Amino acid sequence: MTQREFLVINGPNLNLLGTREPGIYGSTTLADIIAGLEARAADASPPARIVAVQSNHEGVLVDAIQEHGRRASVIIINPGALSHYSIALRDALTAVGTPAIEVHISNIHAREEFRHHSVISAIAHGQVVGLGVDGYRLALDYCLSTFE
Ligand code: CA2
Repeated sequence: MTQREFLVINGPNLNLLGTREPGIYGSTTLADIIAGLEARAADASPPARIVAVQSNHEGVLVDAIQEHGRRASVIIINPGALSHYSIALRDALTAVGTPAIEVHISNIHAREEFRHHSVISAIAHGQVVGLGVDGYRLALDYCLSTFE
């Protein structure tokens, strides 16, 4: 039997995690977050393989969703600022049809008004919002117990 695969997508500027604005985004780097998810997924029963993609470019993320999304059991996605306006990202997620869990490190509802609306939310299976970088692990634990 082939191992289940989870696609983890991070959008623009999330490569800066742990280097700036620790008051909002914490002091953990994206590399640390991904390494933590990989270790947890590998230890799970049954295990899962993490395919992680970060890009500052909308089209690269659309390509990654098209390339890996259909094979994945679930997509854990923090679209970054693209959450608020990228119909292309939303259409890519809809097209592959794989359930998506939307993660936001900060509480977007408690920030500027332009962050309150996500165009991804309505097509997401669920969301984790405002729980810091722990949101990625919480999303993963849900996925490990929910998606084959
Ligand atoms: O809270 C989140 O996870 C966001 O998706 C983060 C995006 C923001 O545009 C969304 O409204 C909410 C921004 C990511 C920027 O990440 C940085 C990390 C460290 C330093 C600077 C930016």
